[in-house]
Amino acid sequence: MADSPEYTPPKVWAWNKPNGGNFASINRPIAGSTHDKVLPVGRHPLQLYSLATPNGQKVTIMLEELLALGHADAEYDAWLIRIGEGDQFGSGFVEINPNSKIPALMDHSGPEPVRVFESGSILVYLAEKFGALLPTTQPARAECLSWLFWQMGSAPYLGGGFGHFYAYAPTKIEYAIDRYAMEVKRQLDVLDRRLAENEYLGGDDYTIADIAVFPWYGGLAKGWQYGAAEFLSVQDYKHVQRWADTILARPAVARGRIVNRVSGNLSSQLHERHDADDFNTKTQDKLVAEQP
Ligand SMILES: N[C@@H](CCC(=O)N[C@@H](CS)C(=O)NCC(=O)O)C(=O)O
Repeated sequence: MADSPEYTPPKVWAWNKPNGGNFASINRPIAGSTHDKVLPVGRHPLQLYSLATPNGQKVTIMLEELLALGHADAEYDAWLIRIGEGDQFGSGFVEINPNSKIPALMDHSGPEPVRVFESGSILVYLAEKFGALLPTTQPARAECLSWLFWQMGSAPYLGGGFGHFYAYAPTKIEYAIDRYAMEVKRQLDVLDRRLAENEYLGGDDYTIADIAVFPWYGGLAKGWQYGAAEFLSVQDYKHVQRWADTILARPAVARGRIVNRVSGNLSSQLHERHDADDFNTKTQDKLVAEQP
């Protein structure tokens, strides 16, 4: 194994220097807001504050799926939170999510506004509110929730572990990359074995478990994450590939993936979404073409 720079941890850790990593400018060892910022509120009861990372996409895909199912009350405003610029530390955002991470949702439809943070919690909240995409009887409900919570526990090994050390850390540390590549491949194999015997993660039906897992592991299988498709031999996970292709073909997924997206083709960036027609008129290619 290649040598790593020698480091002896001090007795007490102190925050005294930038760590050089890609996200050094937004990482802090303390919680709370850094500045006052009132969040905008649009005309729909559901107000989403987010960015099209895999965690953000879960919620926009869910909302688009609910609308596709005919739940007109799932209409929503999606406001852009630029985490690279520290929007998640604004006072209004921290009031909704004390953990300062996207996605965060406000539901203004009842007598008291309801705040919901953590993407898994938002998926369950919306599924229960609209009675959709989460089975109501056992054992299907338990199976769906088990895979949903599997995702919440597993993705930090993929993102914060593998992705961080493979793509973002200032130095390539063989021990860390090896450790997390092994775990991510094990996770892909868990999914592959499940999907070899079942159409979807919960069983026969598409549910919030698929919506949660797809942006992370479907994205990895399709080569969108960390430039690591070849390194992880993702093409070997045939059942994950079949499942990812099936989900990718859903029109609501195609719409949900581009909401609050600020990178990639201009036609696949809808920075904010306030109306269903915005997909036809407000993607960045259209907005740029309109400029004098
Ligand atoms: N467990 C959380 C994770 C959310 C999360 O990590 N969000 C990231 C973007 S994918 C974020 O907002 N990062 C900003 C920061 O760490 O300051 C969830 O699923 O909602």
